Amino acid sequence: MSEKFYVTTPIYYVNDKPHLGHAYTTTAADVVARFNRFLGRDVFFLTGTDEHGQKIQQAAEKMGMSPKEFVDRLVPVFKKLWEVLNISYDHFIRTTDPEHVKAVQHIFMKCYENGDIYLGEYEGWYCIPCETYYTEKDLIDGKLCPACKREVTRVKEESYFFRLSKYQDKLLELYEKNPDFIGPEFRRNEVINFVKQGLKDLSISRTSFSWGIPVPINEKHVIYVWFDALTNYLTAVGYPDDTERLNRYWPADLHLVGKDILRFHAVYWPAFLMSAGLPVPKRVFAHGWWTVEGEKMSKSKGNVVDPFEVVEKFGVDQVRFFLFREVSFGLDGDFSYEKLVARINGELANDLGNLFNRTLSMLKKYRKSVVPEPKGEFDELDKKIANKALATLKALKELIPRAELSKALDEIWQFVGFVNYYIDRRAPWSLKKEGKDAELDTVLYNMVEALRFITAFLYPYMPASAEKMVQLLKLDTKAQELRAEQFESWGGIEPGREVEKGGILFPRIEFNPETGE
Ligand code: ME8
Repeated sequence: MSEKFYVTTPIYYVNDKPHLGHAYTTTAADVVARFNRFLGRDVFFLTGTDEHGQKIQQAAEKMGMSPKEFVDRLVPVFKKLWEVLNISYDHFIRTTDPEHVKAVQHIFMKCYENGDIYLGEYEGWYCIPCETYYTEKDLIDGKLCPACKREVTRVKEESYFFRLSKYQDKLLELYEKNPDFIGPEFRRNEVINFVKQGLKDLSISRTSFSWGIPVPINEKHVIYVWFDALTNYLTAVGYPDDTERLNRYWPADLHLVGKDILRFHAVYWPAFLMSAGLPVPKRVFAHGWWTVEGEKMSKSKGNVVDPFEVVEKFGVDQVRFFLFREVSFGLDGDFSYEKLVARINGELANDLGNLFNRTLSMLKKYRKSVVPEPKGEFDELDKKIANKALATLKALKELIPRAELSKALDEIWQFVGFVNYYIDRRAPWSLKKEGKDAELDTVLYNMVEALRFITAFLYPYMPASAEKMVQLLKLDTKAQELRAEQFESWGGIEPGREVEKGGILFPRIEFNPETGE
């Protein structure tokens, strides 16, 4: 049986429509999933929605709806966005799914039976938008949430607590023994420092509202929305009953999250799992935030970028490419239409689009669009292009499964740049003039073969464009069926086959930042 790879996105709150920030994490997971399928792995790619909790209950009340009615109206908007963005998820989980309710109650009882859950009273502060507990000293000016800077609420109620304090040393040991558990590296250090400062037990149930999963032994309580939400990663792979499926896919290979929710995934989640006697995930990677003019994109600030609109205007692959090219994955970045257009025109239309176009044009002009046999000796540059292609693939195998998505894209772009350089240096037009026919065959062959590699490299990032590339090269396959084993050596494209005569992959965009048109 092939190796498995289980990758997840956060499950998003359905209190509002998704924005570009949500699209970011999900697209990242899609890149990872597609690349792993390309490697021949049995991929399970999970996304979904987080539907319980006080925030959703309040949003529903405002609309005069029941929470379930309210979320049922928003879920299709998320699904539509994933369709528009070409997201190849394998399963969409909703925390209101009956099997999830069962899984959450089950893991709660496991932790309870292991002595890690006790009844007490919570008195402190709570941020409803972040669904997070805070102590007095965490707050800004004694009243604002340190994360979203909105006003927090005073809570005093009976609550079940999880003995998080007991897991402090075990967590530190986990980070120590598994340096890859948290990425990027600087975030790992932040988490270690946080845990070293001491962990307090965590309130994991609420009694002052009802929209949640009941505590099985005390129906007055609903389970804390984060305890509920994190369990989705287990539910989706069969927990607790389908042990065969669970053993196959669990632990997850990669949880992709934004930096805002790293603590939940890298501290609380492994502690819950340890308590329930389950293995912890292999890696949690936190990316940064997209800001607009320096401010985090958020609905309440009214500065969100609507992903439907950007995709409609600029094209899906243009947006997918931009997200990982403009900002190093892991760091924060500022969104603007000017930057997006600059990437599209400078890199997609020029570097890449032109490369395809000039290669196909030369092939048409010199060899009637038939791939020639590489008859001439390979010179230094010919050897280099072949070696670089193979080295790029090797680098991608290292980087993409670890979520180093911008570094990987940078490797790909260096290869694109090298192929353009190769063409300029090998100058097929001069070989033609000088009548060096065998050498011209070799160079033209290497050019098309390089495009075949580029198609595979870019497929995870730009699946629809890769499909067009496959068609231009007439590869007799679908982009999604390309497999790494077809790229183990240079020379995979067979001489004698015909390719298209040309084609525009990425049209240049005229954009006036003043008018936004
Ligand atoms: O936190 N830039 O859901 P959520 C980049 N339900 N990414 C952003 C972003 C931005 N400006 N804004 C949001 C929740 N994100 C919980 C998760 S998981 C068990 C439960 C992305 O709807 C980023 O991935 O608030 C962030 O972590 C996530 O959306 C938060 O989504």
